[in-house]
Amino acid sequence: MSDLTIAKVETRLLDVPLFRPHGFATYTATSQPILLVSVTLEGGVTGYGEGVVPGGPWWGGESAETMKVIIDHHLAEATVGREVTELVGIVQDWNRSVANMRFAKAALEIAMFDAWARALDVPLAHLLGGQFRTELDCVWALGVLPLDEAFAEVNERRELLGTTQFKLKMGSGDPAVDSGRIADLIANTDDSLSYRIDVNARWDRLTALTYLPKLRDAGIQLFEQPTPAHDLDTLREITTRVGVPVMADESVCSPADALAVVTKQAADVIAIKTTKAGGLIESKKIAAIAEAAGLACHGATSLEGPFGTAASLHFAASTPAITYGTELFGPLLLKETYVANDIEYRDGKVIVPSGPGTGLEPDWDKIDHFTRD
Ligand code: MUC
Ligand code: MG
Repeated sequence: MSDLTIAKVETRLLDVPLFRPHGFATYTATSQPILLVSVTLEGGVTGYGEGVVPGGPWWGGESAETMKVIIDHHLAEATVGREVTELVGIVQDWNRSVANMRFAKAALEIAMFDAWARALDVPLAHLLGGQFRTELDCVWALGVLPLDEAFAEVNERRELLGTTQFKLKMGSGDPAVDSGRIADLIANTDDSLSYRIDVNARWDRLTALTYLPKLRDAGIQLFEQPTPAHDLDTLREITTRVGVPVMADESVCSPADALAVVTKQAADVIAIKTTKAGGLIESKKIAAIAEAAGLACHGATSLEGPFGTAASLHFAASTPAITYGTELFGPLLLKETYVANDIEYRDGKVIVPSGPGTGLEPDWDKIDHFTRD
């Protein structure tokens, strides 16, 4: 077998335009900054990871730029020269020298996993316990949009991709106006479609308890993180009072967070983003805690590009606890891709690319084109 010693860690910042602006609660993105991380082994194999947050640092404090600093100046030196087979020990050493910074750690951890799987010539899922499924349901997220544009996008995605599950971003405008907009959308599209909302933690308790029952009556089938991340008492109150399943996203960024949600019985579903969790190993721990408590898990996204999305797909494909589908549609938001073989989406599902590693190959011309000066 080729030499599995890590020879180098490289990072480059990409700015990849979106095919349309994506409106979040506090920020509208027109392009996605992505830190492309490459880990090259002495034997010559390279693996790829992506440092990504949805649009910018508003979500969790990190940005593609902070990840570059943390990886280049801190994590890389604890990584280079070691065998990739020591992966869990390497990650433990990162945690001794760098607190938090989970998105940065995820990008480098995934690049190491990918390099290791490619060196073994196996799909990434094989290093994560084995492949349990080959495709998963995939939700499409609409940014904050005027009603006519939302209608058009729902119809277009349904026709192009067979999408029947839609996530609507909320939390940016007046909750009364915003809830009315969403009720109109649901009332004017047919019953075969299902809708959920993501408030990105922006509502206080009273706003949530005022508007969530109205959104329930309008037909919303899942509430994602309506209230602040730390406030598990209110999340539990919503979970027990409103009668619509609640998904914890911002509230769960670590296994300890998952345990807190379980202990408080604060949610029905946990959104697992491999990025916010700090990588694939921590994501597996969150899934195990949720599974043991009987909670569902959702394969969530930070709007990763193709490499990050494919890694999250291999995680979901190797984790039976992901029982609540995925929203791993990030590459479709990009105007153009930067891999030679993109991820396939059809019939409302996303297909797990086959390996080695994530199964995707870089298109270096495109990567050069998107690289920030
Ligand atoms: C989030 O909070 O879930 C995922 C899709 C989207 O539109 O926003 C993200 C982040
Ligand atoms: Mg969310």
